[in-house]
Amino acid sequence: MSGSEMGFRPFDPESSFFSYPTSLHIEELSASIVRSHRETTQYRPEELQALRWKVFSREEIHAYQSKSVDEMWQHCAVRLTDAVQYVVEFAKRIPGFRQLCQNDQIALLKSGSMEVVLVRMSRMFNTENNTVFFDCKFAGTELFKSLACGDLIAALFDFAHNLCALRLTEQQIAVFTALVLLNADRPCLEDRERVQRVRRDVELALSHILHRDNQESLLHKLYQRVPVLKSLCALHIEKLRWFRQLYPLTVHSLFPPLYKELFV
Ligand code: MHQ
Repeated sequence: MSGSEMGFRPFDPESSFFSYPTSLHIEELSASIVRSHRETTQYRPEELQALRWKVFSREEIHAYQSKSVDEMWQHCAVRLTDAVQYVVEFAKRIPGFRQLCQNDQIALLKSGSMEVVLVRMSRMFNTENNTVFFDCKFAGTELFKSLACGDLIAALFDFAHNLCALRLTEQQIAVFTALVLLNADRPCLEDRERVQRVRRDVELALSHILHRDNQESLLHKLYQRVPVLKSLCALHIEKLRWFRQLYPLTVHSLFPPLYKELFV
């Protein structure tokens, strides 16, 4: 079965690469992914821009720092799960994704949704003061002190800072995050070839928009971030194991079910 049921022609390099239908298809695919991204982000860029001056006061930061480790973990787990839910919605709107078997959709989301959350976090980042939009205001690393995983937080901020410095457009972020999800090397996939076929078209879409934007050099820089994403997710899982050993009941009874399903 192919994805043509929904106007999704698999790309065939042997046929007509530069022919009108194929480039139209890639054009449409890019537009569709960009629309899906726009419809599934918690904040629009202009909203974030307008909120840039909103930073936490010393008192507010102190209140977060005074939370207990388990309280702050639970709080962040809820925030993270909210963000993941938007990513799930994004995935479902990527042309071709819903045509994958349910097992493979879940496998891709299990291993990729956190990576997409972290790429999306760079949209919420202000490089001028190294803060991220969290709980409706901009927060520096010190706000997360009570999580007791400073190395993870520093690495996450570092990643967001570096990605933010590339000054990606919303279109570029949209197609890059689709590509992060459609990774045919993920564990537990039943039909890797089919994931690979969907991915190939999204790769063409990314090349297409970078060419159109005259920013082809970004392609290499974006691919360079992929292993970093992977290591950040591994570090998150490592910290979670540590936390779960200390507070098994918090994880068991207070963490969101989706968070547990994805990470525990
Ligand atoms: C928001 C933007 C945003 C900002 C900060 C999982 C856990 C309990 C602990 C992000 C490890 C810490 C958080 C910073 C970690 C995973 C925390 C620290 C969406 C949510 C998001 C991306 C937060 C998600 C959770 C993060 C990454 O709009």
